[in-house]
Amino acid sequence: MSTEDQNDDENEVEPVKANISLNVDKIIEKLLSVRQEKPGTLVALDESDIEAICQKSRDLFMSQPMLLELEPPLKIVGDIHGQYYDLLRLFEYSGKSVNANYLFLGDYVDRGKQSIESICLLLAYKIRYPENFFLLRGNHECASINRIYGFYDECKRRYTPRLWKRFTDAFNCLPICAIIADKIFAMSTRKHDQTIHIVSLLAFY
Ligand SMILES: [Mn+2]
Repeated sequence: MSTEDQNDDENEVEPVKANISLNVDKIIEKLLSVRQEKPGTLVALDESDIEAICQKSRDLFMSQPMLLELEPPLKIVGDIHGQYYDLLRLFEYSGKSVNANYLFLGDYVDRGKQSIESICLLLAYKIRYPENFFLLRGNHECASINRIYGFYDECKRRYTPRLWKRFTDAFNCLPICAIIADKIFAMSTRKHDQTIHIVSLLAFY
């Protein structure tokens, strides 16, 4: 770890600004505006807008249950891992969130090159469609993991380590698992250092 890293003061807790205003439609529009661009093209969101997304989505996760009870029809999606252009394609192929209900199983950040765009679009959709769009916590939505596997470095390189902390605040409030139609159990877990997603029929069915 470099001296610079040590100076980031990761353990410092800063008060989150209250009542940050947020135009979520404008942010979604900006995030989607690169759809026709060359994959890898970055979206330059304002840091204040990203902070507002983090705070608003955190409040939303806190207001909804830790165990989600969902009803079909529902599109279930696995790891995105910062592959933003794959995420954009997924929405293009399977219908925008206005028309479809989604459940994402976690692992939005790390490994890929555009974790920030990926998680911002997902959180923005959560804010825009709180009852139709659901995000579970994957093992990469955890500071001790995404500090190492790329997300922290991306936040630090493109914005600030402080922003990474704001994401951590939101990730800490994500729900853990979902039950769909009282029959299907969905969650993300780890086995032998690999993330596995469990989507299975409940034992008593
Ligand atoms: Mn994964």
